[in-house]
Order: sequence, then structure tokens, then C-alpha cells
Amino acid sequence: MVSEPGMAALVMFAGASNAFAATAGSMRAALASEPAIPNIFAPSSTPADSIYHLSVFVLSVCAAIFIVVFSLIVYALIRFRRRADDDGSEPPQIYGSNQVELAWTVIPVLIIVVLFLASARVIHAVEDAEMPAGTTEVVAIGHQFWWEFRYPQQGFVTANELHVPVSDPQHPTPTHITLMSADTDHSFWVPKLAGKVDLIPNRVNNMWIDPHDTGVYVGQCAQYCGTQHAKMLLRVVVDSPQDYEKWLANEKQPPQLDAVANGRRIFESTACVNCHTVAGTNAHGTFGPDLTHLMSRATIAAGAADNTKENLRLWIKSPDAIKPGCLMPAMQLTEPEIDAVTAYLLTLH
Ligand code: HEC
Ligand SMILES: [Cu+2]
Repeated sequence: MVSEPGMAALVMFAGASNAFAATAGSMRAALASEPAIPNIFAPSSTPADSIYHLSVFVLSVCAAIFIVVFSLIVYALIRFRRRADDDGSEPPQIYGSNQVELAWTVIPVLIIVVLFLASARVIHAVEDAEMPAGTTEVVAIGHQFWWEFRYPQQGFVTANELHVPVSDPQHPTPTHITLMSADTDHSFWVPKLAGKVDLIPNRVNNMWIDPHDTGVYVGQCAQYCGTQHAKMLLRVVVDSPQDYEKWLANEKQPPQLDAVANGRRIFESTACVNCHTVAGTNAHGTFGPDLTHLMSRATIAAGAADNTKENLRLWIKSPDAIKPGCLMPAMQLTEPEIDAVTAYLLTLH
């Protein structure tokens, strides 16, 4: 029987999970409509695959230990339960048994050694893998609360949505990622592609991925980094070789700056340029995301909102409406100025 307060708790729990489902639903509607579920049990890249197999092994060993220990407990509970004819005297007291003590020391040590060796093998295989020629190099820099991605081989910078080529296991074309931080600790985690690697100020970390299937892989900052840590989302777009080349070619171009001279003038004469870069203009700021090809991204503000005209307008008017506590100030533009700047941003393909 569930007691009254117990019932209430159950009802509340059901309510909370409904509310959660509803939020998750609207989140999905708000974000671009890809299947956005990070999952460590569906790896799609060699490092994630190695981690997955190791996890299954470790979990099986733990499950076996659980079953043995739990069965012994249940056995002891039943076999030595209090009986009606119990006379209340102490059971026999047994001190010291070399066999038993050896067994419960040696067996656990062996189990630990096996788990240690299995983990060491996977760590070595992932961390010391040789990168083939033709590896894509990316530098990822964690910022409060967004990601900067530099492509040093190509000479451009983008933000929040990392594009990489798909990697055929027969002819691997992996991506090597150098991880750094501009401010505090962050952690790069896309569960289907690789394990977590931290981005630490004054330290350079490394990781690599070789996604086997095209598509969008989601992840997020996995190290608490401040107010908007939870909205420091991460998308890895795995492109076919043709799509990747197309994307690269576009990113390397300066944007087509056409009819929206008014919005551009406002953008370039406002503090926007102190924080943002638009290639080929006087905007060279690096405090915020590079906006050169803003419209080639599906989301803004590190996945916090879809990249639509309405959201862009809202963002410029009041970044806090989308990401409270983020490090872009509301610039106090007039309504017509906001319209003009939004129109300008919409041309940055
Ligand atoms: C003090 C620096 C600063 C100023 C000034 C500033 N921004 Fe930002 N901006 C940021 C930061 C930081 C972010 C990233 C916020 C986040 O995602 O947490 C950002 C994000 C953005 C984004 C979203 C980009 C993306 O890909 O996610 C747009 C668009 C943008 N700013 C436009 C503007 C415009 C237009 C102006 C001028 C009216 C402006 N910003 C002024 C710092 C600034
Ligand atoms: Cu972070």
C-alpha cells in the first residue's frame, strides 16, 4: 500500500515528468528539428565506440558482482532469519579464516587489475592514435557561453556549429580538435562521437573524431562554467565530402554585402564591432562569435534559439530574453535601428 504522502509524491512526480516532457517538446520545437538526443549507447565514431565497448565490459563485470553479492545477502537473510523457536542466545562467533580472507582480497584485486588494464588499453588506443595525412584540423575555444571554431588550414573562424567531413572507416578522414579556453573551464562533449575533454585556461588539450555517418550530432558543455552553462550547446554537423567542400568554400568567401547599407552602417558604427568580426569589414572583435557567415548556422547563441529573423531581432534587442546572464549587453538601439541591423545580419550567408 502506498501511504497518503507517498501517493502525493507519486502524483507530483508524474506531474513533474509531464511538465518535463512538455518542456522537452517545446525545446524540440524551438530548436532545429533534427533528432537531438545525445546517446552514449549509440556510438558513431571510433573513440565513442571504444568507450562504449569498455563501458559494456565494465558494466557486465559490475552486474556479475552485484548478482553474486546480492544472492549471498538474500541467502543469508532467508537461511538465518529469526525463527519462532529462537532461544535468543548468541550464534557461534568465528574469528579468522585464512581462506576466506585471501579469497576476498585476491579476487577483488584481480578484478581491479583487469578493469585497469582494459581502461588503459582504450585510453592508449584513443589518446595515442596516429592521425593520417589529410586530417582536418580544428581549434575549439570555449567562451562563456559559446564555442569558437577556428580552421587554421583554411584560415577562417566560425562559432557553435562545427562542420566536419564524414569518415569512411576504409579511408579514414578524421578531425583533430585542439581545445583551449578563453576564460574558465569548459568541457567538449558530443556523446555519440567521443568522450569528454576539458578546455582549460592556459592549457592545450586534444581530441579526435571520425564520424562514420553524416548528420547532426548534439552535445554540450559538460563542465559548469557560469550562469548560462546549460545553454552552451554544441552541434557537430557531419557532412558528406561534397557538402563539406561546399561549406568550406562558402566560409572562405567574404559575405555578400549588398542592399542593406543602413543596417551595415549602424552595425559598424556601434560597439557591435568591438566584439564581433565580419570578414571584409571594419568589424574585427573577437569577444563574441564571428558573424561572417551567421546565416549558414541553424541556431544562434550556442543552440539556445533557432536562427530565425524573429529570434535574431529579439537577441539584438535583449540577449537576456534568450540567455539571461550572457555576456552580450543589450545595445539600446531604437526599434528602426534593430530592424535595420537584423536585415543586415540576414544577409550574412
Ligand atoms: C560586449 C561585447 C558584445 C557586443 C558589444 C555585442 N555582442 Fe553580440 N555577442 C556577444 C557575445 C559574448 C555573444 C555570445 C553569447 C552567447 O552565446 O552566450 C554574442 C552573440 C551574438 C549573436 C549570435 C551569434 C551566434 O552565432 O550565436 C549575434 C547575432 C550578435 N551577437 C549580434 C550583435 C549585434 C548586432 C551587436 C550590436 C548591436 C552586438 N552583437 C554587440 C558579445 C557582444
Ligand atoms: Cu562552458
